[in-house]
Amino acid sequence: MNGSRSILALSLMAYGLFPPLGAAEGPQVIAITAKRFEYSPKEVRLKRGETVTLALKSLDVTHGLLCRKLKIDTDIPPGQEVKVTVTPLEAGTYTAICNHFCGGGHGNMKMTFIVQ
Ligand SMILES: [Cu+2]
Repeated sequence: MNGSRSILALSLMAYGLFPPLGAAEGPQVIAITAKRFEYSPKEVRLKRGETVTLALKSLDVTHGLLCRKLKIDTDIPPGQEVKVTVTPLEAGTYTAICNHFCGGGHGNMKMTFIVQ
């Protein structure tokens, strides 16, 4: 009797410490910063079918982030956080580019999403 109570107490403690997957509030947030002429991180790994929120910030001028296959198309003005929700449905490697002219290196400003 006493033993099973302890197990119950332990289970409740474990539940509090390690809530089951899926009990988290909302999608995982991945922070990405943009500055002339790169994104950080340059590469982000996503899981197929799993919704994430990208929290985008620019450290200098207005940049963009465009990846048609992942349905991402947004401007990133400096001084504000832009949130984009993504649910990748197909595995693959996707390149996202800056689609807001931001200066001389604009054409090479890109990052990669790897969906597994
Ligand atoms: Cu640009």
